[in-house]
Amino acid sequence: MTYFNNVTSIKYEGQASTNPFAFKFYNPEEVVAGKTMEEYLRFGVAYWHTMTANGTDPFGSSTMVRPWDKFSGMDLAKARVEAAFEFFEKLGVPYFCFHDVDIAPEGSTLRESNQNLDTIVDMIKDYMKNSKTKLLWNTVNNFSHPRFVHGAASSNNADVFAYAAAKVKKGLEVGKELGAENYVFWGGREGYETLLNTDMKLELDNLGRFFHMAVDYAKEIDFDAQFLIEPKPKEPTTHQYDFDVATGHAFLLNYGLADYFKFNIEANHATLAGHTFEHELRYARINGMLGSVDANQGDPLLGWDTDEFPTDLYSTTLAMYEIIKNGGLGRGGLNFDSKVRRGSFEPEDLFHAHIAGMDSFAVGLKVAQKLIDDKVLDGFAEERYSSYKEGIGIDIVEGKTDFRKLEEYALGLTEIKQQSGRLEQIKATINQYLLRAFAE
Ligand code: XLS
Ligand code: CA
Ligand code: CA
Repeated sequence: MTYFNNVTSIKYEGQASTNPFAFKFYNPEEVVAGKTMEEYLRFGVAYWHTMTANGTDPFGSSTMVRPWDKFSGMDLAKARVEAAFEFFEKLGVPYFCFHDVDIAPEGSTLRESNQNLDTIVDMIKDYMKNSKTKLLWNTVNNFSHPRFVHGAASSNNADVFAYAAAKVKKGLEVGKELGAENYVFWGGREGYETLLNTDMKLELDNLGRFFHMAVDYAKEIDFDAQFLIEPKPKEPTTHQYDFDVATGHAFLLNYGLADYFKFNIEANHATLAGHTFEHELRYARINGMLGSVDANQGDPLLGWDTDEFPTDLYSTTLAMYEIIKNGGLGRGGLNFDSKVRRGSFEPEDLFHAHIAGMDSFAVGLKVAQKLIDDKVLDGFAEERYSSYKEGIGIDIVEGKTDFRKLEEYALGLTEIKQQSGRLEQIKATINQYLLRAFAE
């Protein structure tokens, strides 16, 4: 059975195209910096937003028109797999991602949930044989069910810790079965609402123990996916333990886990944390911890996780700048953890949304590569930090000085010369690059 009958394969037609079902900038075969766009960008579809979500929000019921919704239970799960692979193929996307509960309904017992998963995983495995689309990452949903009301690995309830562990154990087995390149841990409800009833030390220690057990089990079953922590500062809990990359990194270092994890950085989570997307990418990159990206954007007027499809070219450019400087994302990719707006309820909107996101990152890739080739930002930065290339600056960076010597040097200074940061000039130059990139 097919579900997207109004849409054929999405092809690159170039920026002059007026066909809404065509890429204007994403040309999978075009080579940028030695790799094709497809290899560089490694786009993924998020199963939960695209195949499973129905458009409910706290004030209204579902709006999404999904031809597979005429089914229910396991039949619905199977229809979604059919629809998903049709969608992946028509979009030409190389990856997808899911939570356990996105692909198969929970049963009334853990055993039954696992059986449901096995059935759908077998079906997905079969579809993957004839598809170019691979699994970028999987994860488990340890936050929606009422049992996780007080968290999962950081719950006050040891039975919940055990249940969460059993679900991750199964998630790792599923990841191995489907050849996942990464495995994601987003905190979910791993955090707290108030210290008045919380033992923060025990919760953090338990989280540390939980991750060690996950690392050990993956080794035991020979599942060599890259483990990724996905930071988010708030929502659902007030204080999430993996607030941002810096907090997550400190946690990993503290618990001896830093060698086993990298970060999956989501744009909307970065902005919720009061950072820019590129800040989070940079922090991870300079610490060798940039693993993968959840590509979306927030609404600057709203203070929550709106998960919009990325269309802000300025942001995709600065993000791609970090990703190129990282030498690409390795086993990671750009997963559209993005949802169509509640008012964009037709099945075709799923194509328009992904086309918008893929084109936006293709523009970002090309502009960022040009900025790097022309040493635009590097040039400004080199000039700005040039004082560390000579005299006392070299002594500082080479560790050849100390407070006594620095005091002696400072006492001898008659004047400290400063230079402009040139911010407006830099921004104007980036605008020029954005407009020029596709003018030729
Ligand atoms: C929620 C998160 C979640 C993770 C995977 O805000 O973005 O969807 O990506 O559990
Ligand atoms: Ca995410
Ligand atoms: Ca999100």
